[in-house]
Amino acid sequence: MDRNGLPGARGLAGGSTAGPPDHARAAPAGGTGPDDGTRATRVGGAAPPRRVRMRAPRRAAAVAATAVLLGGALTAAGPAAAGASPAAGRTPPPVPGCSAPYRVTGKLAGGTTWRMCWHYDSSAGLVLDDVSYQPRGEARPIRVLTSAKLAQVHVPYDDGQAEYDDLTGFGFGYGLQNLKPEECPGGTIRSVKVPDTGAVDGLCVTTRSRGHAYRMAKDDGTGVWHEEGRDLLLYTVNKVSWYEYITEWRFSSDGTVSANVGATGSLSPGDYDAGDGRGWPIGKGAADYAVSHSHNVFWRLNFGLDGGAGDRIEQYDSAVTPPPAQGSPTTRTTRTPVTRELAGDAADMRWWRVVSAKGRNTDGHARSWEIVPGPTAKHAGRPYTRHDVYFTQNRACEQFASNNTLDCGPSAPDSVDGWVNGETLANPVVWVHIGFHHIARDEDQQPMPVHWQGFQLAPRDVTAMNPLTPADLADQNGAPPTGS
Ligand SMILES: [Cu+2]
Repeated sequence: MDRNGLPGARGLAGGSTAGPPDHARAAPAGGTGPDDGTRATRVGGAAPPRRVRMRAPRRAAAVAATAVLLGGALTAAGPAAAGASPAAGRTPPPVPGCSAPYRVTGKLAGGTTWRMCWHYDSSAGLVLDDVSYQPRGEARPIRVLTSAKLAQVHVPYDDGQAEYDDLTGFGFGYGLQNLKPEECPGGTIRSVKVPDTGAVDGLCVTTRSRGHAYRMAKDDGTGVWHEEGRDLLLYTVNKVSWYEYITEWRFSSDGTVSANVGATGSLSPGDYDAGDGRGWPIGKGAADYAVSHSHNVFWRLNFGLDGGAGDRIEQYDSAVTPPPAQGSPTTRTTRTPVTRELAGDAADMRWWRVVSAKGRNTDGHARSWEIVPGPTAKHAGRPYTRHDVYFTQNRACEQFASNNTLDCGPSAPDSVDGWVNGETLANPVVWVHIGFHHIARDEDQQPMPVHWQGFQLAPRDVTAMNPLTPADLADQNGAPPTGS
């Protein structure tokens, strides 16, 4: 395959490609893609030719053109990102009023209602705003998140010949896909206004079963308490070159929030060159070697618990002491308030939670949400990929974990690691980083099975009991029956 982007047979399939090297990442200077200038900024203008993604989103050219017309105000395309106008950056898009098309209310079996607004950002894609949770028996919705969204998909190739920031550098937002009704079973597909593109039937809002919510046998053998769990599910599909990213948010009847990104679509045939010296053979024999790469996904969460500011962050660590000669091991758990900005690293028996400054459940316990990371592969290649979670003081200009395209000032860092500089966390933002090292396999073609990465937010003391507790067990808070 041609690394310089000469269109291959598939590269122009469907007529949706703009023709010539449609993504100018490899151009040493003056490229037209929204990303190339950024690359030049980061690694220097004399960067060697790099792997080129073919069949790039045709939006790339349109974005660049628009940015030029608007003096770079729309997005960090072309000149602005290239450094010609370092002060040029866009301002955060306003959150539209939450009129009916932008409102989602999910009433789930078990009596839980999730409510939220959404809007669409040309870089981040789907953004959720003002997310609240109202389990059965709660008089009012409990505010959880002020906003939640993807904050970057960073894709470095193992051979060092390509490194993409898919959200702010490769047109992620412009690649929103139309969904067919059968892709959104039982739900509705919302129309999304994508800048420069127009309306896309791109947001699926539906519900989905997740199997057992709980099960408990009655002591007297007369039956079983059991309930099926149900999730409110929102997702979009954004196409970035050969890949398609499913951005999924699940809101469960038991209060759990799950954020996942699933990568599917196709491996890039332009990368079947064993450029990393190994790769993995994915065709007959040993001719086509797919270069391995990582997908480092970041999310940005602004909590605003119970509708207020001043959320607190806490870290918990448990240390296990081996047993004495006679006896059992002991485990001691310590709580460390995180009062200043922190780049946090996962460790055995370590976890973090976000604690409400004012909300308490009916047991008098502070409401909180625990961050539960999924499996991750931490990539040591960039300062921002070296940590699993970041807590930073909220700033409107700090929106993307790497290649941040907003204007934080002429000498401000453009990635989340640089924003951790000792400030007091008066209004913390949480950045979750989950990495996946993708060593291709034969089964990745064709299409590529979805591979997922993500995390959960688990309610911790948000309600006094399981929000799905059946009525005949409601008197067992702190005092389950001991007989049996
Ligand atoms: Cu991959």
